[in-house]
Amino acid sequence: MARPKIALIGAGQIGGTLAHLVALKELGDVVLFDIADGVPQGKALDIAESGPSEGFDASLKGTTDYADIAGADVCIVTAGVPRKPGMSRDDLLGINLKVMKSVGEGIRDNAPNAFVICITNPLDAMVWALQQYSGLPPEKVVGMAGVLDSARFRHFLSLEFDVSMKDVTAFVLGGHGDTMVPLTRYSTVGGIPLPDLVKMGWTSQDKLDAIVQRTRDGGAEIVGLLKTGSAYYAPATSAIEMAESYLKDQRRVLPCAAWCDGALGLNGLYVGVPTVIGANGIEKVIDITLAKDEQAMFDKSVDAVRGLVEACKGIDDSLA
Ligand code: A3D
Repeated sequence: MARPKIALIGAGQIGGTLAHLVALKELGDVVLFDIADGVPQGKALDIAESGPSEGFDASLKGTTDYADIAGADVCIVTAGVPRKPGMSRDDLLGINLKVMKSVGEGIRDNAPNAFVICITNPLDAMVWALQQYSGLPPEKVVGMAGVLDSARFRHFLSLEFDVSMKDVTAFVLGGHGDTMVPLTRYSTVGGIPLPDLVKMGWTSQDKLDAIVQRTRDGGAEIVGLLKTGSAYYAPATSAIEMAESYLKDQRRVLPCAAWCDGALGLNGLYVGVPTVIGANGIEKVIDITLAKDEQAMFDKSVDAVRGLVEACKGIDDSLA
């Protein structure tokens, strides 16, 4: 049986890391696409040359020609520009919307059966635009954000409680941005919800609030440190977790920006929600009931995403 074909659209920091991870994990053969001629070819060759030492079997090809992604099983999109210090994700909207148009059309024409994972920011609006431009079924086009946001939350919690990250679960909802909603009552250490841990005196509410805020600012913290771009190791790992669940029909329960039409009271919007990812793409959006304060935070986040989608329509009439 042929190995799965994984197309990485954008061969920058995240794209290169994705290619390395796909090869190391032997998830399939890689086609690395970028408009900057030489970069995808160079990275593909460099990673392929690590194969003998790592002992992986995967072919890697770099290209500037969309025809090379033909028949891809998975496309992971990072094409566009990242943030610099002082920029918000929303500042990227105009330039990255144009990129989503060319990428969406490239996928539509060459890999219409792929499961597409968008990472380009501002995430919730860009995944919406990518679905519109590609015309692929909404359950086959998703955005990566929640896996990363909850991984950051889990990491910070593991530091606070001084326990293994493996025993910490976290639940993050809403748009990928300052309005994201980390749900503490559904986040646990060893299965014990965080509010109970506060009652037990293992941490304080103030410390928990600070961790929630650090999670919301997690992307900016890295941008501030790197100064030349944004995070790429953890974002790449998060997208790989989603791709693997699709390719192996694992039916993982993962938070991601999914098309919500009916669930959580939404009608036709991409926003971060808990989902099940299997062989058909998004198999299920988990329609949870929120408490009043959570609903208020979620509504605020949804409003922010809606505002960005309207801004996209304002830039390109064909999206209206
Ligand atoms: P970077 O290293 O700049 O790579 C982007 C690549 O896209 C570059 O190699 C460009 O040449 C290429 N590119 C630009 N235009 C096109 C085009 N039209 N077609 C194909 N390729 C093109 O950025 P990065 O890899 O660090 O980040 C990529 C994106 O991910 C940015 O928009 C970031 O803001 C975003 N990002 C999202 C998250 C989330 O959690 C959602 C986290 C981190 C970064």
